[in-house]
Amino acid sequence: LVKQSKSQKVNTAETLYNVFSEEVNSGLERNPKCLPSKYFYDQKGDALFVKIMNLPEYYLTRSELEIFQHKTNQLINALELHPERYFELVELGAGDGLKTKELLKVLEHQNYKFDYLPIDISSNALNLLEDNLKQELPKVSVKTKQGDYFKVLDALKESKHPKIILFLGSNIGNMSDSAATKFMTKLSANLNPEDKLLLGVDLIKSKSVVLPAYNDSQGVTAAFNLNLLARINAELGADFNLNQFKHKPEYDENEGIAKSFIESCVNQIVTIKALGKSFKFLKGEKIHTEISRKYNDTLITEIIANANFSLDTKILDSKAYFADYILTR
Ligand code: AVI
Repeated sequence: LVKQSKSQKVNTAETLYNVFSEEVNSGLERNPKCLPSKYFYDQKGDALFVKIMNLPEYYLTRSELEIFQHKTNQLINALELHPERYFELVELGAGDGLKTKELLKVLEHQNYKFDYLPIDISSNALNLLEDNLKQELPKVSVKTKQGDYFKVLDALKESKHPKIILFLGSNIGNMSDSAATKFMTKLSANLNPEDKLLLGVDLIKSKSVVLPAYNDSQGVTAAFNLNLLARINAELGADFNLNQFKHKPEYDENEGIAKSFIESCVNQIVTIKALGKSFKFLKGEKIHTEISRKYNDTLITEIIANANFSLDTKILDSKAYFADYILTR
């Protein structure tokens, strides 16, 4: 049995490696070239993202934190929580739990009966969060769940307790609208009618606010974007010269989508050993690495309706930069 689980682990790592190399290959074969943003998040990428969340230009985290700090009771009312009725508070991609801790503090203080279940693909992130909560909020019952969101939710569906699902930070914005609709449809299918979803999204606003959030003056976002090439170098034996590529973000106010690119500064050829081949880059040629969609009521209403959710409440920060929507199946 031990042997079997060991070989399963190897297979999983091998499968992940194969999927990574296949996705890098197919993205760089395309015209225009692209790479999936999910590969930003290795250990270094995780640390850079924490730095991004603390940048003065990255208003998203502060705006949602303000909602969790100053509109906590409004959130609790909209979620229809009662101190004597037990519920499970499930968070998809909990990260450092900065915003959620504000809610946990109040729930604990007001003697609500609940378990906090942060789900993350990274066991490292979950361990850090668990340790931090033990220190800061020792009375909160934390049950971390490592793995794929839907596998964990599927298992949780068996429990007859009401659930509150948190999907914060405009994480949904890194998906195309059709992928977001599919994701939300699957999420809805994993919930019971009495469960609620708290969905945090960044709102469409002027370029002068959005673009700096993806092009900070300290160059942290540039390092985050270029780390994708460093990762391909380290894991797939490529020879990307990071000094010959630059971070290039764009934002179109009408479309409401921030896009990140990596632009080649010169004509160059990059070899990727794991793929046994080379790729040509022209000076000025761009690799599309990420979309960060911003929303308005029309876009959200459409996704929600197509995904079998209905809208209960919308809560904004004081600048109306960010919205937390409360949805029911
Ligand atoms: C995780 N996600 C919501 C971030 C965003 O704003 O799209 C990732 C990010 N990319 C560049 N900066 C932050």
